Amino acid sequence: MPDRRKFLTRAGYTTLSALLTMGFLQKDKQKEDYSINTIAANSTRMNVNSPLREVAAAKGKRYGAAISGEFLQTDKDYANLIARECSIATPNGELKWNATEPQPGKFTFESADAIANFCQKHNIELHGHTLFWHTGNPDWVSYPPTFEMIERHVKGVMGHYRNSKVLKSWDIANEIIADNENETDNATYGLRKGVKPELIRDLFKIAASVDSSKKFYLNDFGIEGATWKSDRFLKMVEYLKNNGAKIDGAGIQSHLWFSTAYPFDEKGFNSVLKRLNDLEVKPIITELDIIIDTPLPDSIKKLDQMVADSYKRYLDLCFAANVDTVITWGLTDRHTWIRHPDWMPAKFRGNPSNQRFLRPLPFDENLQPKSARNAISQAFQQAT
Ligand code: 9MR
Repeated sequence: MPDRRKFLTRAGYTTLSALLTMGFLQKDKQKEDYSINTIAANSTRMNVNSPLREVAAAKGKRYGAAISGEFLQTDKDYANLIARECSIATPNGELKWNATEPQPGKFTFESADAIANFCQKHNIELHGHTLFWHTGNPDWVSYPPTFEMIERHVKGVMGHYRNSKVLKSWDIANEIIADNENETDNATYGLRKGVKPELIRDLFKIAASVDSSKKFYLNDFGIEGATWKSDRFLKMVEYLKNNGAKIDGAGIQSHLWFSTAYPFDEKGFNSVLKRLNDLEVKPIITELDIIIDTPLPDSIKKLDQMVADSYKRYLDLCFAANVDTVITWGLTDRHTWIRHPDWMPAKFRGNPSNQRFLRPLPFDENLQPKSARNAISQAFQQAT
C-alpha cells in the first residue's frame, strides 16, 4: 500500500516548486499561502492559486487573454504566464487586415502562424480577430471595403486557417455599430456611416461558404448596459439571424470603467445578456479590462481592490447568465494597450501622476498576480 500521506506531501512539493519556477509566487507570500498542508488539502480541488485555465475548466468554462507575438518572443516570463493561465487566446493584431493582406491579394501569415503554433504547443484555443474592422486596415482598404475586397480577404484569411487545429472561432465583424446617432446614417441598426446591413449579412455568408465549421461572432464595445448602442447591436444580431447569416455568438468586449461616483448599469447589462440568450446567440466576453475613473483612491492597494471588486461583480453577472468564455485584453499591466501613449485615455494622458493608477489586468507590470486575478478565480469557482 502506498503511503497516502507521503504521496500528497510529494505532490505538494512538486506543485510548489513548479509554481516557484514559473516565477508566479512572490517569495514573501510563500509561507503564508503555500504551507505543504494547505497544498495537500487542496490537491484535488481548485484554489485561488490554481491556473485560471484549470479553475475555468472545472466549471466547463474558458479563460484567456489577448496575446502579442512580439512579446511572446521577447519576454519569456510573459510567454510562460500565458501558457500557464490561458485556455483561449486572441491575437492582439496579427490577424488584422493590415497584418494579413498588406498589399491587395498578397497574403502573409508569418506572425499569425507563430501565434497559432504557440497556441498549439500549449493547448490554447485561438479566437480569430478580426476580418472586418474600420481600424487596423492598410491604406488601400476603404471603409467599408467593397464586396470584392471583402470576398478576397475572407477567402484568403479564413481559407488559410480552414484546417487549423487551434483556431475555432472568428470575430467576423468588429465594431460596426456607431457610438451615437450622429455617427450613423442608419437609424435602425446604427451602423457606422456607409455600412449597409446587407453588406454585413453578405460578409457572414461569404465566411460560412469558406469555413462553416468555426463559430462566428459579431464583436463590439460599449454594449455592456442598456444604451442606444447596445439596442442597435442587438437589432443587428437579430437582423443577421433572420436573414440567413450563420451567427453563433456575440462578443461583448468589456473595456470597462468603474467608479465610486456613478453606478454600473447592472439591470441593463442583464437585459443585454438575456436578449442574446433568448436569440440563441451566445454571449462571450472578448476584451475585458477595467479602468477606475476619478475620484481615485489614495493608494495603489485600494485601487487594486476596486479593480478586483469590479471584476468580481461583472463576472458574477456574466456567469449567472451562463457566459462560458472570458478573455481579458492582455494578461499583465506590463503590456496593456491602456498604458500605450497612442491609446491612453485623454483624462490620464494629461495627468502623469494618475497614470500609475492604470492597472486594468489580472497581473501587474512585474507579472505578479493582483487581487484582480483572485477575483477572477473566485468568480469562476463560485459559478454554478
Ligand atoms: O490593443 C490593440 C492595439 O495594440 C493595436 O494597436 C490596435 C490597432 O490594431 O488594436 C488594439 O486592440 C483593439 C481591438 O482589436 C478591438 N477592440 C479595441 C482594442 C483596443 O483598442
